[in-house]
Amino acid sequence: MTQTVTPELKTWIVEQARAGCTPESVLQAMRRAGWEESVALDAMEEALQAYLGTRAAPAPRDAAAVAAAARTVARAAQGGSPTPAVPRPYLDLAGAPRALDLGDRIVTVHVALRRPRLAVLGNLLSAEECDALIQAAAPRLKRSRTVQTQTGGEELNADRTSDGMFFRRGESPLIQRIEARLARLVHWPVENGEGLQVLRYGPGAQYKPHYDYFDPAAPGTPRILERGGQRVATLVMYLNEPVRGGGTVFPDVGLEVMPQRGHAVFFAYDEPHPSTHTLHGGAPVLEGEKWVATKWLREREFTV
Ligand code: PD2
Ligand code: ZN
Repeated sequence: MTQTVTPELKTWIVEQARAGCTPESVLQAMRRAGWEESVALDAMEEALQAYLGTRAAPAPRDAAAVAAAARTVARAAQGGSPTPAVPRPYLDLAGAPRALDLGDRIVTVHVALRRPRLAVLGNLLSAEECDALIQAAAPRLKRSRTVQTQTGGEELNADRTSDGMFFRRGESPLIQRIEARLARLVHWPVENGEGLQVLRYGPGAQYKPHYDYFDPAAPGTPRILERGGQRVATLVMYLNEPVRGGGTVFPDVGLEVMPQRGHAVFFAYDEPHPSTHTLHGGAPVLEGEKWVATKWLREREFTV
């Protein structure tokens, strides 16, 4: 069946963006309403590119705008029961800024992508903060574990050969300062973040491509979601520079972000679905070692 993209549909898409819905949440609503993903994506690309120009993310939203958008989604849906568009972490890239002033630090914007919704940032952490995180984490490192999706427990995983540890949220003034900065950056409450994770990769260590969200179909996922819902975005911060290798790769779009101390890559996945193109991995470190700090953001308050 051929699906026709009418001018009315394009107008509706633009209205959603103007109301502050992210492209991913609009896509989700369209898919639920019966639009084929490729048709929906083409329509969105065309409508939003014409309207947004170079803007990499829609403008901030408030609760009223989101409610209005949800009502419009409901009206526009062709019979199905749409999911309301909901707020998500985002970077304020409206107007294509080169830098974001976070109050205590000016973060530079190096790359912004729409799909995956991703940005490469510089100057997020100072050299001193990177060193202090490494110093504090080093004595607490253990071979990394990943969440066992069958049961919701944890397991050693051959796909992830790094050593890691978690700081508790707010556990020291350094952690508090960094967490508050990240919350301002992505417009998302500190309480919705998991504790900061630090990973150390030695030569040969890697993290094979994966999604950071929890597989909705896995039997252990409901238990994991009890503590704050799905993961919705990730910030990987680079604490040092390996000599060679160790980039963060996004195979769907052929992107590799090379670790630079104090830089970060932010990516968001508004629904737990491969259409977000957020498949990513840590390429093997070829020489030297690599240290990163990861902040995962949940839908709701993450309870420890
Ligand atoms: O260290 C990385 O580059 C990396 C790659 C993929 C980190 C993560 N995932 C993560 O912490 O989720
Ligand atoms: Zn990851």
